[in-house]
Amino acid sequence: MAHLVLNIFVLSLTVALFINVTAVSVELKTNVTDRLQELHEIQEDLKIKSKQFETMMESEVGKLKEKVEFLETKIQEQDNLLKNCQVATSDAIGSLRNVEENNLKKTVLDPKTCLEARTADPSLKSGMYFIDPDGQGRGDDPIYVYCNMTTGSTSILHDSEDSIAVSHCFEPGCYTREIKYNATLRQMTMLSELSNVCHQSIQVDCYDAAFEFNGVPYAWWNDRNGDPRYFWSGVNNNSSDRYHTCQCGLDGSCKEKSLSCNCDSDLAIELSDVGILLEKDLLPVTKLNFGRTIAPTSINRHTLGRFECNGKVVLNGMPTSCQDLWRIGYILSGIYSIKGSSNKVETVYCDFTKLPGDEELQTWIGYADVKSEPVQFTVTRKSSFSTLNTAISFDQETLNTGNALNTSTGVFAAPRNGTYFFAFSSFSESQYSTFSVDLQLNDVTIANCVTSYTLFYCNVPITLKLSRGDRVQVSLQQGSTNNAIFTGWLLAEDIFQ
Ligand SMILES: *[C@@H]1O[C@H](CO)[C@@H](O)[C@H](O)[C@H]1NC(C)=O
Ligand SMILES: *[C@@H]1O[C@H](CO)[C@@H](O)[C@H](O)[C@H]1NC(C)=O
Ligand SMILES: *[C@@H]1O[C@H](CO)[C@@H](O)[C@H](O)[C@H]1NC(C)=O
Ligand SMILES: *[C@@H]1O[C@H](CO)[C@@H](O)[C@H](O)[C@H]1NC(C)=O
Ligand SMILES: *[C@@H]1O[C@H](CO)[C@@H](O)[C@H](O)[C@H]1NC(C)=O
Ligand SMILES: *[C@@H]1O[C@H](CO)[C@@H](O)[C@H](O)[C@H]1NC(C)=O
Ligand SMILES: *[C@@H]1O[C@H](CO)[C@@H](O)[C@H](O)[C@H]1NC(C)=O
Ligand SMILES: [Ca+2]
Repeated sequence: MAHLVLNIFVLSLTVALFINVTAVSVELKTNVTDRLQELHEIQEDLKIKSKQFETMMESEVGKLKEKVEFLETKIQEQDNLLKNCQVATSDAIGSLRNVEENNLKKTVLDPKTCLEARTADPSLKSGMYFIDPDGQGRGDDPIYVYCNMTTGSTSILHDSEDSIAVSHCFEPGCYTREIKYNATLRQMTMLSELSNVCHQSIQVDCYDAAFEFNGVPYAWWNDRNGDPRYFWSGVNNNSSDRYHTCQCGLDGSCKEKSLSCNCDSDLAIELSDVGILLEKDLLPVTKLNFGRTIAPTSINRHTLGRFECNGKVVLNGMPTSCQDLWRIGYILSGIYSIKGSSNKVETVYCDFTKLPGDEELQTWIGYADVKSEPVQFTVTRKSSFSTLNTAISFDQETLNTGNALNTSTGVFAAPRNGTYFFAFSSFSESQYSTFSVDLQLNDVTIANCVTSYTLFYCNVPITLKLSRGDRVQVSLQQGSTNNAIFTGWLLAEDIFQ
């Protein structure tokens, strides 16, 4: 029974427990369902909320995007403005510079040489400059040159400054290279006319490529007139057109002592001739010519320096031509006095639109009647003079400019070299006696007048070339006179000795 009771108890307990558990699980179930429901609702709510947020954000982003775009366009506008501004300022600076350049060109710059530019403005730095050797506003356009402002030298650039290989060929001058300068020949000629010295360096590296072989010249350069030249250093101081030498020939230091150039050698070794051409009136080098380079192993390379001029041409004394005037800076055409070849001053017309080398530059007009001091005299004698072999002296001085005639001795002494005119006129005091006078130069008779009748005048007009200190006098030889007149003047003075 107890067992049953227990069993029932257990059973009831179990049932109770079961019921209880069931109740709890039901409750739990409802609870969970409720929670789920709630969660679901929250979820739904969240979904709606996030949707709302999303759309809100979307609209916000859209607004921001619009804002950004707006700002971007603004920035772009600012940027463009800034750029325009920069362009405008750089333009302004550029035009300022141009104005400056033009001003410089019109005033200090556009000089004839770099030396002139440096003289005008010693603060200038070395570099490329425009110069105009043949004169601004005339002739050729200005040229762009390198100015070394330390030395004041002018260098003309060209297209063959690098080491250039000569092609293989055999005939004399079969290789030829024309040198292209960044200046006209006229400008370069004028530059050399204005300069004291001009030079151009040249180096030839050779191997089995002789300049000259068995007396046949294979290589030469052409001067500014196009004439061939065979010397590779120094000046053209040999009258022969075929003057051939290199620096080693001048120094006596050639590889083969019997030759005047290293490159004339037949030796199969690499050789060089380095020289500096100094003949300013022949430069620049206009062409280089080589030959005898046919052997595949033969090597010949040339390196030509820039055409460089320096210094100001030095005039020895006074200008003797329009060309000299041009060199010292005259540019206004007109009539000028120059030191003539006749040791007198000469008058010429200079047409400075023409240049040295052009015949029309100078037109000769004539001698200029220049006297450093006038010499003129007229003296007379009214009293009797009868001392023979003596200069007739005078008692009245009408004119004696320069005091060349000593009235009391009657001796004229030439104060300067030149051409003088004299005239002596007189007649005999006594009616029947012969009257004779000699005109003497340094005591030697050079003219004479004799009259045997009183009413005849004795006239001695003469023109003489005298040196300073020469004496001229009229010496009485026969008879006597109480009426004489002596006159003279300097016709033309030898201004230059
Ligand atoms: C079910 O929920 C009620 C109130 O919400 C709570 O009192 C009860 O303890 C919950 N039941 C369970 C088993 O979590
Ligand atoms: C050559 O000269 C011209 C002006 O005459 C100049 O504009 C140019 O830059 C020069 N060339 C060289 C390589 O110097
Ligand atoms: C100027 O010339 C001198 C002498 O030839 C040289 O030593 C110097 O380097 C040159 N200067 C410039 C800036 O070219
Ligand atoms: C050539 O000039 C050099 C130097 O100026 C001189 O030493 C030489 O004697 C001259 N030669 C001739 C042939 O005049
Ligand atoms: C002048 O040059 C020629 C050719 O180079 C040479 O034969 C001659 O000896 C030279 N004359 C003088 C005086 O140097
Ligand atoms: C003229 O010559 C005399 C004699 O030689 C000399 O005494 C006199 O000073 C001279 N007169 C003049 C003006 O030179
Ligand atoms: C004048 O001429 C002579 C020769 O005629 C000359 O010797 C002299 O140097 C010239 N000059 C002067 C100032 O006398
Ligand atoms: Ca010009």
